[in-house]
Amino acid sequence: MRKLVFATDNPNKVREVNELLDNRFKITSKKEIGCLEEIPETQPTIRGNALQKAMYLYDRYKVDCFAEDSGLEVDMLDGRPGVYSARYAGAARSDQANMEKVLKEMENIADRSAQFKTVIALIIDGQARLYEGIVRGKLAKKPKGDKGFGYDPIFIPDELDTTFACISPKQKNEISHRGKAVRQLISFLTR
Ligand code: ITT
Repeated sequence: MRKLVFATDNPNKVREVNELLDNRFKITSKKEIGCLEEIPETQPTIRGNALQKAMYLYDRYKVDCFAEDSGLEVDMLDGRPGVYSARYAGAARSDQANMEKVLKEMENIADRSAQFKTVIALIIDGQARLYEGIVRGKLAKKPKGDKGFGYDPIFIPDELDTTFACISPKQKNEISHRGKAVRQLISFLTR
């Protein structure tokens, strides 16, 4: 079985990705190969950050690996929080504060269209490949649901009339940005 290191510190991403991979690949955490430090994310785009995180591991540990960077892009906020999603309301990375900031900025704005984007950067034998998944939807007026993570309680995908935080992980993976990107990754790995 091919071994891949997932360059993330986010256990929610690991949970969602593992459910999609369904034991077809052995995923190792960055911790297990001795990478304990936080990987820098200093690029101006989601795509750039995904690649930066994967390259960081590959350059130092020479392992086949992948990373993903994700963000919520709100149309009327010119795509913000976007690449700044994790720290939108400050370095504390509070999901609650991040959601409140977005909702505050969107107060009195009628067009609530938004999307989630995930870019996966895969590096195998030193060669990088990128996979992108997008789900379109709109922002709720207030948070709803206690499943999922991050901005899930305020995002209503076009396929549903409730938020990502109100559905099961399996249902979310079927339509989500991450599900779409991971299925492209799987189709490459099983080609
Ligand atoms: P890494 O270690 O993989 O970098 P991270 O948590 O720093 O993990 P990102 O840099 O990709 O992840 O930041 C993404 C931000 O967007 C962060 O605030 C997440 O909570 C949020 N986010 C990512 N995927 C999401 C999803 O599926 N649903 C809701 N929010 C999500």
